[in-house]
Amino acid sequence: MQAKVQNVNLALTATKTTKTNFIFAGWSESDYSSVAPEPKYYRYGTNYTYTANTAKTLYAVWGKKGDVDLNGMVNIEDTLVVQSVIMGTPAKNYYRITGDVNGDGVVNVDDILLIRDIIFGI
Ligand SMILES: [Ca+2]
Ligand SMILES: [Ca+2]
Repeated sequence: MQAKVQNVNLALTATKTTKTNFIFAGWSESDYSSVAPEPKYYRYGTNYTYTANTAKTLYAVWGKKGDVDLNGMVNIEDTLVVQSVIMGTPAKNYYRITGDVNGDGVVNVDDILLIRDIIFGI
């Protein structure tokens, strides 16, 4: 938890939080699970600074490992989403984060292969 001091801007911690078998995709101003389309969304790190002098709750956005589009299922669609990230044309910015299924910092064919392994239970 981070506390904001009045009249002092607060930047999100750069610490990446972890949860076993889930991918941390960033922070949202609304409960991600109940919102469609894409809610206001922020990556962890310094690109979000909160300036208002009021309380604000940010929700952690979690994805099941391999569930790149965060729709609750790991299937062939997720491999297509990873492909879109590799091609530089992801429909949503958070795909660049959730697409890194193996957590090595890059989105590439290894992530597609890992999703395939998850689908087939290998
Ligand atoms: Ca999915
Ligand atoms: Ca990766």
